[in-house]
Amino acid sequence: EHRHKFLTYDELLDFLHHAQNTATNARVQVGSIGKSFEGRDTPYVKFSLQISRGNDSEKGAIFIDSGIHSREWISPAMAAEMIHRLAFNDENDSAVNSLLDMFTWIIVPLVNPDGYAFTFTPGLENRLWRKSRAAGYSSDPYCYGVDLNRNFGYQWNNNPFHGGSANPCSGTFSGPRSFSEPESRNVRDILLRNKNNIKGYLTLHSFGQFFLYPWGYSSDVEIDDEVDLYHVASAFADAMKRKNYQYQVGGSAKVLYPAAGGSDDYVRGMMGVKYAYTVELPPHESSKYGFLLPESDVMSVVSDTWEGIKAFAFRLYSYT
Ligand code: 0X9
Ligand code: ZN
Repeated sequence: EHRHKFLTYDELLDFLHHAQNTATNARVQVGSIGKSFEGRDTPYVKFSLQISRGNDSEKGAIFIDSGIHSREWISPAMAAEMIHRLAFNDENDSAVNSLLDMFTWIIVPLVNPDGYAFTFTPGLENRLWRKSRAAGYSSDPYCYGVDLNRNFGYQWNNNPFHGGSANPCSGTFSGPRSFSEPESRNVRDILLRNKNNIKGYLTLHSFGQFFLYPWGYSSDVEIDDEVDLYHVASAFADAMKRKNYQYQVGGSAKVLYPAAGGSDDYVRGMMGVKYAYTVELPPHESSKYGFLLPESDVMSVVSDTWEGIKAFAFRLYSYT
């Protein structure tokens, strides 16, 4: 059962089709936003109410992606949890129908399927792979991959010495130019197709327990409407506090570190979506586990985090 383990790429696709075919609580549309470098399909899931009250196309959307970084396994696991909750609502939580009433939910659970599949090959070094699996950027045949969260087209490479690298062998290689990679373009294109509806954007990462807003590319630039961004983020952090998680809320470059080319900055800076966030899921930054969150913790982390997501969505609705 998906809530008790980390799913492989194939298991995730099976789960999505299962949700599409047997959803009891919502209309679930599953498709592909395009192929990865190695030719894998990149799934997306779109939710709408079974019996639509009013016109769906006039509704705002919450757009969530996960699995940009392959080793951050809790991120696609959280996406699977959200899909499960919205599609089946087997807890009979009345809030779920409000969530579907308020927003169209668009979820891309695995932006980087090649990197993710690679992390399932034996060996700790492979398990800790971060980038895509693009080949051909280096004469060194062992240097693969682009850091997809350095490849988005807003202030791309603005800050190459802080958080990004021009070296194809680096773990934070930003690519030869913005949107050089099919995986970042796939996300960009589905974002653009839904541009007029998107009210909130979340990109799920790990680890650390941070709820971050732009800007990521520089700590010297203030963001407009920071008070609003902070308050909507706080709904998540406060709900998580009630579940005994300590989340830090703040500007990404200030609270974490500066890094240009992130998806959050693109969504805010180029698409004009005011509420764009990066979530660094558990464990906490002080944990010894880091990216290797024990599988036995998945169930509690994803179900607790769902409380934060719900609180975020309700707060966002009242602000938009
Ligand atoms: O460095 C990143 O891409 C993110 N942290 S992670 O440990 N998951 O790799 C933080 C990204 C924050 N957003 C921007 N810098 N734009
Ligand atoms: Zn990440």
